[in-house]
Amino acid sequence: MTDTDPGYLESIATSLAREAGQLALVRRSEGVSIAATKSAIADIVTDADREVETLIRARLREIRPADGFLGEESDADPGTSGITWVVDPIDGTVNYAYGIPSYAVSIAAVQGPLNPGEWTALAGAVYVPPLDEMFHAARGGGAWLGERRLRVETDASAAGALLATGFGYDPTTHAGDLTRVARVMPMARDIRRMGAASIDLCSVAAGRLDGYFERGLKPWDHAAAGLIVTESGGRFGVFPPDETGRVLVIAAVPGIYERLSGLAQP
Ligand code: LIP
Repeated sequence: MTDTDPGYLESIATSLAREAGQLALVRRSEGVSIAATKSAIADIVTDADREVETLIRARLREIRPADGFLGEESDADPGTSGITWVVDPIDGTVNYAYGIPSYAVSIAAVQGPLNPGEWTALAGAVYVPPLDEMFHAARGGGAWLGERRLRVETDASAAGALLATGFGYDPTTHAGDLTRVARVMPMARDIRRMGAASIDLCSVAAGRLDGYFERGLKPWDHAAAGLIVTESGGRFGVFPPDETGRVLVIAAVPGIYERLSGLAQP
């Protein structure tokens, strides 16, 4: 096994995600404080986001000193090995801050340029601490929820697709997001907005959703979970930025991916 073997990188991602998730759980039980707002007043970072990212970054520096790092809460480092760790320390920060038990630590190892359209995801882990659920995948090795292999159904139910979406923090973009929701509703049996993109994507892989779409995700929201979707047999795409600079991410079971993509795009 080489040090770029996807299975080896997957084992690092899962072990770090579990350790980081335990820290997030402990901090949540102690009470959460908002450290700052970011792109908009609704876009928050907690002290725990920063502490958890610092922990993951420090561990990676010890065991993978030549690798790059791209995280939500700290400066990027391109590294020298060609492998970059793409990290969201707490995806679903607003859920975390409100005490809604739906948030995740997301860690991916990618190879190539620091651009989701150009890199190859080699391994990923999405850990949901309140449920102790570990979604993980290695390129070519399948997608897993713990020890259970994930394989998506090829089509949605005849009753229509159970879909999920999300809304960015910038209020000026909400009208456009709602227009998309109205366009996809005819193919949906119902729609969910659960608040953590990585979990939504893993839910497609796990058969808990038939499809998911959202504008404005950042690379750390989908780097690990996108691989988990494709390794489960689902389809995943990152569509080019719109006029506001926001990419559109779509994941779905194969039978509805094209239709959902057609309706969710401008
Ligand atoms: C958030 C997502 C959420 C999405 C937001 C944001 P954060 O990530 O997971 O579902 O709608 O745009 O990206 O900020 O909690 O890591």
